[in-house]
Amino acid sequence: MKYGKTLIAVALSAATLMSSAVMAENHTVSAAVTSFKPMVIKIQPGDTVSFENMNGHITNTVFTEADGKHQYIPEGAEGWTSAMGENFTTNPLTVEGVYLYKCDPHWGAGMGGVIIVGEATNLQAIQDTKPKGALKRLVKKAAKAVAK
Ligand SMILES: [Cu+2]
Repeated sequence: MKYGKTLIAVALSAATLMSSAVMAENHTVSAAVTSFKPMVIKIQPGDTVSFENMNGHITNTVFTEADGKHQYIPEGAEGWTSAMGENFTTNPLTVEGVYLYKCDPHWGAGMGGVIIVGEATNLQAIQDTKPKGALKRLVKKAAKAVAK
């Protein structure tokens, strides 16, 4: 009986290790004129995202608004700001939730995107900030993807 339980525990921890180490994936988002494609992606915790075709573009989780800088990412997560034109790859995104980012030069044209890592833990918190304009559209896209 005890032996059986140990076996199950070993099998479970092996499966956990495999799912985090072996199955971590890299996802690609490509900049195209004034949009990111795909605009919304759903990934698993530990996965990374690479931004390609970034000539003339930036990916940035820091939103500068009238009342200061904001990041729409889960609590405890790390945001990013790429260099202009850099084909940027995120660190593994380990904290579950919604991550919003934008391209600064084209934010006026609504160039932004959404990464949903696992459960959208912070979606309501983002909606509660009553986003406006392009940010509001981004949040709507996020909510639609979460509802699917
Ligand atoms: Cu851009």
